[in-house]
This record gives sequence, C-alpha cells and structure tokens, in this order.
Amino acid sequence: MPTRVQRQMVGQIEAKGEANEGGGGLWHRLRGGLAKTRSQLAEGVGALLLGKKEIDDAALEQLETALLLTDVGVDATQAIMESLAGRVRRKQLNDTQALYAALRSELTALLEPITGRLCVDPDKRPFVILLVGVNGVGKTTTIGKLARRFKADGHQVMLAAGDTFRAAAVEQLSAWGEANDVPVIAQHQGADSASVVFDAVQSGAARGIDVVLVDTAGRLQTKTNLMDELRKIKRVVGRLDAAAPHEVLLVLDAGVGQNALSQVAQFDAAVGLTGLIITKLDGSARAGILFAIARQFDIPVYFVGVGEQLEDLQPFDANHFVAALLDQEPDAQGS
Ligand SMILES: Nc1nc2c(ncn2[C@@H]2O[C@H](COP(=O)(O)OP(=O)(O)OP(=O)(O)O)[C@@H](O)[C@H]2O)c(=O)[nH]1
Ligand SMILES: [Mg+2]
Repeated sequence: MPTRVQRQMVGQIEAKGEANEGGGGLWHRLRGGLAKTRSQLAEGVGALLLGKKEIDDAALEQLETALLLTDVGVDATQAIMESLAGRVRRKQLNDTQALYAALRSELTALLEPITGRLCVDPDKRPFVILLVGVNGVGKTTTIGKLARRFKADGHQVMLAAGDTFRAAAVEQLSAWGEANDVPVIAQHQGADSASVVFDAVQSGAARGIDVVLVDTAGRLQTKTNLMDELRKIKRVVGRLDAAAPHEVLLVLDAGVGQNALSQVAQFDAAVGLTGLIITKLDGSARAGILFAIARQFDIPVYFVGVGEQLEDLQPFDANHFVAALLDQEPDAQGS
C-alpha cells in the first residue's frame, strides 16, 4: 500500500497540475524551467546584443563559450560556430541582431530531427512501453504522469512494477496507480522483474488493456549484469508479442551533463532505445545537452521535464524549446 506521504505527494502534484493547466501556462512553465540555462546563455549572448553592432572575433568567442558552458558540447558547438562564422565571412550576417536570429535558426534546425511524438498504436494491444535509466532520474514519476496523460486520451492503462529492487518502488508506483485509478501489477521485493513484466503484459492482454507502462529499477549503464536484466525483460516480453516492447524509453536527468551521452549510447546498445525523456531541465544550467544529443544520436525526444508538477512534463517541441532558451516568443507555426 502507498504510504500517506506518497499519497499526499501525488495529491499535491495533481492539485497544482489542475490549477495550472492551459497552453499559455505550459509555455510559461517551459520558460520558467529553462531559466537557469537561459541566464547562463544570456551572459554570453546577451552581451552580444547589448554591445557593439559589428560582429567581431570577440563576439563569436563569447557566443562559443556561452554554448559550451550550457553543455551543448564541443562537437555541436563547433558545428554551430562554423556555420555562423561562414555566414559572417560571406557577409550574410551584418550585425549582432542578424547573428542572434541565425543562432536561433541553427539551434532549431539541430533539434528538429529529434522532435518526436509518443503515439499509442491501436493495432498493437497492449502497447508496451518500457522505461529505463540510471537511478533517480525520474522514471517512476514520469510513468505516473504518462498514465494520467494516456488515460485522459481515453486509453485503458496498466502499470507494471518491474522495479523489484526496493520495496518502496512498488509503493511509489502503487500510489500513482491509485491516484490515476489504473491497475498496478506487482510482486514481492526481490522477485524476478522479467516475470513481473511478463505477468503484467499477459494480464493486460486478457483484460483488454491498451497501454502497459513498465517501471524498471535504476541502474548504471556500466553495470553489465544489470543491463543483462533489461535485455531479459525485453526478451521475455517478446515471447508474448514479438513486436513488444513497442517503445523503450530512456529517462535522462539533464543535470548530469555530458555523461548523458554515455547513458544514451550504452542503454541503446543494450536494449535498443526508441525514444528519450529528458527531466530536471529546471535544476541546472545544462539544458544545452539536448543539442549534444541531437548531434550524436538519431533517437527522438518525446518529452522534457521542467519541474515536479504534472504539467511540467511537456511534449518536446524544438521551436518552443529554443525560443524559451533565447528569451523570445515561439513561432506562430510551432505547435
Ligand atoms: N525538478 C525536477 N524534479 C523532477 C523532474 N522529474 C522528476 N523529478 C523528481 O525526481 C525525483 C526522483 O524521481 P523518481 O521518479 O523516483 O526517479 P526514478 O528514476 O524512478 O528513481 P529510481 O527508481 O530510484 O531509479 C522525484 O522527486 C521527482 O519528483 C523534473 O523535471 N524536475
Ligand atoms: Mg523508480
């Protein structure tokens, strides 16, 4: 059973979520969540705009440093700077305002290829979504928020407590199940997580469930035996439906910076990722990590987390994200 504190926690998240719903509210929260990264960027980029009109090497260097400091990474920063410097040399950018606009379009273009939508395929029932990631990144809370979202879209949802490592993990997931009024399949602590997930998918099929969200224990990407356990979950679920799990999502804490790249690479090698969810963008000035990810991987980002409330888990949108980072309004055509 969920503890009182957990129930209270979920209750508070829900109450605040409902009070802040609405499109304008979402944009406001995204802007707020990216404030730390934005002010880090502004230290370099803002000076560009306020200062001299001419673009010189010092201005470009300032911009380069600002990008590196927000974890855009050497590779993506170099690509952005080469493109901008080339346009300056060709006299396509005449002043710092034009440079700023070019920066915005470069950044948006870098993120567009990894903008994705998480869709439930009605022909695949139950649609099985496995969430994986290192410890404490936000897997379980993300499942709670996704369950709410899918339910609101009219889907029958079930949760599978594949984190059998800690007793509290089952309680935490059960609290989300109760709050959303969706069934939770769980076994005792220490049970084989592949067997819990197998049971859940089988029971989901029997009960006509549309979506099974599978929670897993946090694990370091470098621990081979723990990565093998994920492979086993995948293999066992595949016996019920060869196409399952239909989505394998890696949850990443933006605050870890460049280590996120190693997490993506190693989880992808182990279980074949189909999507990313990047949480805790509000907690650090390192939101630039999305650009490094986009430069190196071809895996869609479905959601970004900018806080602990329900509506702080937002569908990822390249145009909105870059506008929020550069303190501008999103383009009208952006969703
Ligand atoms: N500030 C902030 N906190 C978040 C965000 N997403 C999740 N959290 C918080 O991160 C904490 C850990 O979340 P969990 O869902 O328990 O993480 P987990 O990955 O399931 O952790 P393990 O099961 O221990 O591996 C919770 O307090 C969440 O509320 C976010 O986008 N911003
Ligand atoms: Mg968890």
